[in-house]
Amino acid sequence: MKKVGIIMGSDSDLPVIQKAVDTLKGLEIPFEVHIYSAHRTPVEARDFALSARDNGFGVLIAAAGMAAHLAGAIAANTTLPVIGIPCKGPVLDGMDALLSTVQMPTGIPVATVAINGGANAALLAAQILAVSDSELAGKLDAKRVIDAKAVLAKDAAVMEKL
Ligand code: RP5
Repeated sequence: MKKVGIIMGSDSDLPVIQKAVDTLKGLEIPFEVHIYSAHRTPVEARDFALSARDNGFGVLIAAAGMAAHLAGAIAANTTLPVIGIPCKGPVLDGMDALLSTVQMPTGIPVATVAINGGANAALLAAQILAVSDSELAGKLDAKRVIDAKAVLAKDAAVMEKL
């Protein structure tokens, strides 16, 4: 199976990335995690993106906060699908990162998930890989059923309680 590459702009983004990691582990999808910054280590970020396809990656996730250019900078240097996670920063509630990540110019797409949406980034990465992997598609279908059952159990519990 192709790997998922996860890049974060700073170790302060780790709580968001942890949700992605947990989700990928649950689906038994191989991944690598790196800290590369579009601003602080632009050469390493570029080199990672340029070599990602040859290094066995099928999809990349890039998480950054504030002036969040990481996902766009990664996408500029690969035609692998890139999923951007805008991370909530100390000011502006993550709107800064959301707009910096989502407002890409035509030609260089970034599939942007919700602010701090680590789990959905991993699920979207899994769904991309599952296009050509029926076993993984089956795991995603099964997860949907389990997740729906959990909601219905909460429905029953709230009816019982109230
Ligand atoms: C961004 O700046 C990082 O992705 C992080 O979300 C934010 C703050 O980074 P630190 O100052 O915590 O390293 O580049």
